[in-house]
Amino acid sequence: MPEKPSESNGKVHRKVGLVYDETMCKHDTPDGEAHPERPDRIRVIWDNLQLAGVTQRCVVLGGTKAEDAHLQLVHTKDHVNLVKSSTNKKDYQSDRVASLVNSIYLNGSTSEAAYLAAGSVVEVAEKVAKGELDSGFAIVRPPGHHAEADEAMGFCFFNNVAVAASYLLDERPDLGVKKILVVDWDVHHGNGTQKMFWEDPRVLVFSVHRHEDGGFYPGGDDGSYNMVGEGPGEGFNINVPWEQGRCGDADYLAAWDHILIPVAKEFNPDIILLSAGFDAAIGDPLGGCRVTPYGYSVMLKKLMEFAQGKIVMALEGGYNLDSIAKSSLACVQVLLEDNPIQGSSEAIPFMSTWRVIQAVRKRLCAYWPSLADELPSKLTNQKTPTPIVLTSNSNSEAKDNAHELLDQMSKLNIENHQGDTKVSRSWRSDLSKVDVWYASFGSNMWKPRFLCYIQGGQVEGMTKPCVGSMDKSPPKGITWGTYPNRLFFGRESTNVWGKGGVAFTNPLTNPNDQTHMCLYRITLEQFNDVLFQENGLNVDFASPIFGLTALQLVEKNGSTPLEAALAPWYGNVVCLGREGDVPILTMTCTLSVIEKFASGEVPLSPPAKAYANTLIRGLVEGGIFSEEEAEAYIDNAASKPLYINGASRF
Ligand code: X5A
Ligand code: ZN
Repeated sequence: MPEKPSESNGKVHRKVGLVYDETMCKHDTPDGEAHPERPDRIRVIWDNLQLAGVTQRCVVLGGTKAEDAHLQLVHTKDHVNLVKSSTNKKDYQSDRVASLVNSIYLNGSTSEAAYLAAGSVVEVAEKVAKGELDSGFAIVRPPGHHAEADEAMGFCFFNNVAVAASYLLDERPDLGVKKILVVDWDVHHGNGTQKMFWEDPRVLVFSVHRHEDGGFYPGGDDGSYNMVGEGPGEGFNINVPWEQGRCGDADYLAAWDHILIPVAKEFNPDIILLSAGFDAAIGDPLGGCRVTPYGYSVMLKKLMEFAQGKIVMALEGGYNLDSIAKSSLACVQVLLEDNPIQGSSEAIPFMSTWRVIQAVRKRLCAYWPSLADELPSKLTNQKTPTPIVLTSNSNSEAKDNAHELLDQMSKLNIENHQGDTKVSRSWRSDLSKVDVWYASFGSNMWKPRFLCYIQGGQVEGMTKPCVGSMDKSPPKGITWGTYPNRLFFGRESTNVWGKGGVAFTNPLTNPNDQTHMCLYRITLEQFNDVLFQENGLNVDFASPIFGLTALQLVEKNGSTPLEAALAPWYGNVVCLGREGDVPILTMTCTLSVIEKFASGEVPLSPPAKAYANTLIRGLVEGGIFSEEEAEAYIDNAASKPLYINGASRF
């Protein structure tokens, strides 16, 4: 019988196991050369979990060594003996030919670490299957999913997850585990796991990976979507092979929503083993993809709906220390059913993603009927928005961006991402019941221009039309206000106005500053559609960028960075106060971008004529200023330097 969830602070928590054993850090390159699969990988994950205070809320286990008999459920005796006796690369090489030395290094501790990695995953899997733990995370190295029956490769020696799966099925019938779902979200194809369960219908192996038609490691055809298993295992192997790098949350979640989740419903696993590599993470030096901690947390959360949440995570790859630490924490928080992480999916999938998803569904629908339906063309025809990039293309800046992004992402919370259009209608109906004042200080001060965001269309000066909101009803009220924030202009160009700076306001207030703003009373649904359009995104989103939780946060904190990957530009919603019961919200850049403007790292830039004229028109037609006054106001804002000293922080 599973134990009751433990309780602390009156809150019911799930029992989550964590394995960490410093001994696994001893596996290292023989001569100390740098290698991405390095000891610090598991250290930083562990340290970050401790720092966040989650380890004391988990059941912490030391490593356990695997038994030879269990390793031999999936590996040959020769392979087990070879790893066992290997003490250095030479031994290893002299025993086996060069083909074995396939992205592998060894030292005197490799064998011990490999035994611990496999044994620890077995240990957690057993405890979860028994119900002693609800779920667990084995923070192990060396990784496992490339290791084949008779071959170490891709930094892997024993296939940790495969050993655990076979152990449950073959050695522990008493635990009642009959069907196992293996989910492999490491950026590389789980070739070893695929081969080990190729003909086994008890183990459904799902791997999503960068493939590039066999050009990406481990390469060849193995990772193709045509590899569906054979014999009784036919249909029980699913590959989602990305055609390119750069895939992010939107692409992975699309694979979840349209392949993995429907199949998991049909398969109905007794337990899930997760080959949790974090090398598809943003910033990873090997993966080249861009999954955020938020993305990982949503993927995991969606898996929690199956097998009563019995999930065993085993670390595979992941080579950016910062990314793997943050992603791991986000996942453990999901396992703990902690404070919901907030966020929303920022982008839409690549066209190639839909191509791959459709190919996979077609190839596998004979085995999984829920994959047979046509995907709505509404989804697959979405155009990927032009990426919003900071002015400089230098690498260091790109890295900074990723950094900032990670920081913001890890603060966000889950709730908002919903998978399909059915739910998408429901966020719209919820948010259509809430009113906000949208305070504009830029071109939206001119009413006809703002109405383009609501009703669609294009007015003088704009280089292209807007689609408008899904709810085209006009604002319920219009008023003006003056706020102690600094108006300034920056950024080199925009896709609506062309070259020249656009308006921002400093979220930090200063009594000497004044920004005049036109307030439109609209629904929160419409506010989201304004945000989508302001940031160059498609309005047909499955989830809001700024939902009810975000509204609460912004009212409490004064400002809140939005889901970051979205936009460094208008990625910050600021609450300026209330008008009656209704919060006044504006959108501007985040504080870190403000700091860059203030330091000169990102240049200020005066507005182009057409854009400035639109603002002036707004101010004049709104009755705020005469034409001359309005011009002077804009000129002043465009020419003064930006200081942040003496400002008060929201
Ligand atoms: C576990 C893992 C990657 C191997 C890459 C070899 N292996 N170039 O991420
Ligand atoms: Zn990998």
